[in-house]
Amino acid sequence: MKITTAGESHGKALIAIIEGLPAGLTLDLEEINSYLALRQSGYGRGGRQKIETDKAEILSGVRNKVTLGSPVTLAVYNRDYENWAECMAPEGCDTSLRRLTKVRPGHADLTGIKKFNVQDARNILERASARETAVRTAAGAVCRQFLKALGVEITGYVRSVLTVKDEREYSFEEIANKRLPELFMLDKHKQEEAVALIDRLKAEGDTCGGVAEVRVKGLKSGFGSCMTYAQKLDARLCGALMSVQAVKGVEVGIGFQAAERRGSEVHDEIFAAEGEYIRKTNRAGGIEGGMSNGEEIVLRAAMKPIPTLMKGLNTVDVETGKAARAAAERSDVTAILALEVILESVVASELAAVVCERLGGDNVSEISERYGRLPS
Ligand code: EPS
Repeated sequence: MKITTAGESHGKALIAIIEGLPAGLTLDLEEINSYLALRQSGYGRGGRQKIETDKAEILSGVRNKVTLGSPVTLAVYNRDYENWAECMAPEGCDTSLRRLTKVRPGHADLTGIKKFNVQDARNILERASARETAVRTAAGAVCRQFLKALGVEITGYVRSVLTVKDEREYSFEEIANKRLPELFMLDKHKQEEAVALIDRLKAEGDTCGGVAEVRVKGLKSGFGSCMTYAQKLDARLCGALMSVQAVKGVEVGIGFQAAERRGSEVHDEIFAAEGEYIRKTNRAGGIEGGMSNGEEIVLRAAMKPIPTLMKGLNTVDVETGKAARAAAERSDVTAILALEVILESVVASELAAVVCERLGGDNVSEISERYGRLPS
């Protein structure tokens, strides 16, 4: 399975093409749209979210709600396009409008104009923008429905917003049922602190990131492989997390803490219980030797602060070569809740690909039958 996305942030639409999705999967468009709405929610988002009400349209690969086995094309239209057609229309427009030359530190602007040999960073940022994650979320929601047909479920929450950290451990069910709508944190008091912090940052024209955790429940053992590095499940999932805009660090299980503990405090001991092998801990985050081991998959990603700051940062205007403040018309203070939803989506997409690679199959019933025969 392969997913490609296309589309500019202020262009007509965002598109995803999912190749290799098996036939016979019934898709629930309302559920796909519910993830798009979730991605747009969250405290700290800016003016753009008031303009957009993201909805996915299925353009191909589905007949009467059921996948055909042909490429599935999803579109999310940008409502803001009508305000940008004058400088974005592919058919012809005035590119002297809305130029961006005061390149933003931390964004793709400066490196992009050099690499693609353009003077206007608009050509770069339109694609580098995290707006692209709207359609990746839609594609992820499709893959999530495929995984759900096999009994694999995904959830997650926000562990920290800037310096406000929740280091408690939670069960999959607590996360899925008790995360709070404003920021997807689980501790009400921590979340209140985070909300107050976001308000302060907004008043100061600043931005922040945080850490989100994703959990996968119900994945049987043996997905990914220890035999070739490219097939390692942790490498693939971490690659998927790192591909999300603004992610600067990823962890599996206890992650970086594993380097600070001795072996006896890291490895999950194995016990025999009624013919089953069990572990009482899951510090490995469900992956050993690059393969799922049947425990919950635990992944975390750290998001840097959004690089468009209302107060600006020191930079250079590439048109004049003179010092300038990086420009901003509007910005999100944080998009940490959105990040959490997006991480779940990219994990769903990557896992769906891994499952199809191992189990092959052109249709869902064949794959389900093969999945059912695997050891747990
Ligand atoms: C983004 C800048 C903002 C964000 C956008 C990502 O958009 P605009 O430049 O239109 O104000 O709101 O994210 C989304 C639109 C979205 O749907 O997530 C950026 O530069 O990455």
